[in-house]
Amino acid sequence: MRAKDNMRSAAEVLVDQLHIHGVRHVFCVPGESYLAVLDAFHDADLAVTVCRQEGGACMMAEAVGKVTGQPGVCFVTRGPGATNASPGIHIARQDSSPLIMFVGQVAREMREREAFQEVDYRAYFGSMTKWTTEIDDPARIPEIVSRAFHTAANGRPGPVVVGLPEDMLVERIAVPDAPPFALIETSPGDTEMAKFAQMLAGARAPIMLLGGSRWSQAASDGIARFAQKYALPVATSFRRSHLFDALHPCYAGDLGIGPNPKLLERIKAADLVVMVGGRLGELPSQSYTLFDIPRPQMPFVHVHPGAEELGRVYSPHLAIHATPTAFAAALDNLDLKEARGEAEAAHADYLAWTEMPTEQPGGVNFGAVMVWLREYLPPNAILCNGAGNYSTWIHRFFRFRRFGQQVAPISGSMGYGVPAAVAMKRLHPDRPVVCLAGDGDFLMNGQEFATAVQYGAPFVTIIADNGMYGTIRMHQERAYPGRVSATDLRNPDFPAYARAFGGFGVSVERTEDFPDAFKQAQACGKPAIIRLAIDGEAITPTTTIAKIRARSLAEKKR
Ligand SMILES: Cc1ncc(C[n+]2csc(CCOP(=O)(O)OP(=O)(O)O)c2C)c(N)n1
Ligand SMILES: [Mg+2]
Repeated sequence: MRAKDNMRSAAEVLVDQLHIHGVRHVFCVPGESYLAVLDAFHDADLAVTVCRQEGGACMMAEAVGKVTGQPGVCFVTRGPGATNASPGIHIARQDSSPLIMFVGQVAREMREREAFQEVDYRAYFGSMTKWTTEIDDPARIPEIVSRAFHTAANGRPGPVVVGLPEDMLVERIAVPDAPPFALIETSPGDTEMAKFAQMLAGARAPIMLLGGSRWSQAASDGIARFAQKYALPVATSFRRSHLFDALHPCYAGDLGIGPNPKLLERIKAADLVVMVGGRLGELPSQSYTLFDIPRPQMPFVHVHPGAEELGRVYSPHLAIHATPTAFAAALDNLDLKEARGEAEAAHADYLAWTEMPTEQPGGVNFGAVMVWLREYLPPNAILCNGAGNYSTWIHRFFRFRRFGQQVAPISGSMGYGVPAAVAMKRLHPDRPVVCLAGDGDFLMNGQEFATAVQYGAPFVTIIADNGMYGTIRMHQERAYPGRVSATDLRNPDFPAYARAFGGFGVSVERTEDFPDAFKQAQACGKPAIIRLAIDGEAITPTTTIAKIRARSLAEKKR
């Protein structure tokens, strides 16, 4: 409570700063190490989502950062709370998402004795965050929190961790608030844009790749206008499909795991590659085989908001230090006399690759489910998922239309879909949210289904249940054919799990029963689980376990 002399507790000052910087949602698991903050939440104009595990809370905050570009915020307790949260920190790092995690800490006078649940956060999180710090002096809260927001959100966004010694939080102080932080757009220079125009004008088979963060719908629209003007094919990198409308005539497809071979051929044959926003990490670069390192074999333009990413792996022929949003705006001012790419052919390749589900063994064809969903769901629907082979069908068959529609971990972290879906439903109660998960994947953060029930966040979770850690089985069969080890799963009754939490649950054994089940799940108004019985043989849209095993055995005999 505010005293008349304008004194506030440090915790109140902290929560006031969050509000000033535009935070409307915080995600947390409570702890006695930051009771004063929990108390400050009591009267604050913030939506607080209390979670069941810190990994879930941190992923929720990361998902908010990912889709809004403003730092998502979570609070966790010291020691075990902090270590539980670390997957979310790693995702924010690899996915370039702005995130601030506040962590309780032991009292200042006890530090370095390995007091109860003490962790040295700078050492523990240091290699994953953009900045890890601890607030010792409550008078510096406005300064340090302001820096945390600027650091997390600007340049290449990422995670910031701020430790809060518990005795510090209860001090009372009179201190002025900071002004709201600013998102800093870095615009490309005229010289760089002129060089870019020259390179593009001379190209006969250029292609643009989109990835990374610092995007917006306006940026996607700007790229789309430019691409259309010059028939420039545009592909999106791993789990960034939502950066470009899949039905735009210039869309060339998804460059991630198991991409369209024709897209790979097109990129290899390109005489200009323009990467906007992304890092061209291991997955889009096809394990660093697509482009020569350090100098790509074809003229290569790299546009990135983080100066330190330019030249980090690839030495570009032209480096443009700019946010995707500012770069897209600058494209509107370019007027090329002559430039014409092969967008029409590229888009035709994309449509052909994704049009029809492939044949699959078993009663439920996950490809057909994705095709049905892409026709049925409106363009404002949000799809969340984690990691597993089931996601291959999403990448191949779903057609993302709008920015922010795909919320999935570039880092390949399992257990992301449920927390991300909770966060999306908290942010956008009116938009349909669908979580897609594997059976292994779901149970890594399935406990947050309880959070969905608690907050009345009715999204539909679709579990592709193949009774195994399918991705690892696939790799196992390739490397050690026939030697199944530690990849089988005996699963719970997922629909009963949903009902036990107060949700809706149904199991689908045949593709043709899916539409009705989905409509029922949506209509019930509760968080829902649809469990799909997926045949273990259906390991990718194009092959089976038996085929992989047979091929590996044959190769080993040779
Ligand atoms: C947190 C985490 N642990 C382990 C892995 C390694 N891994 C990647 S995919 C996978 C199996 C996923 O199984 P499931 O969710 O059932 O999907 P499926 O591949 O069977 O479709 C595992 C264990 C990971 N990516 N993330
Ligand atoms: Mg599985």
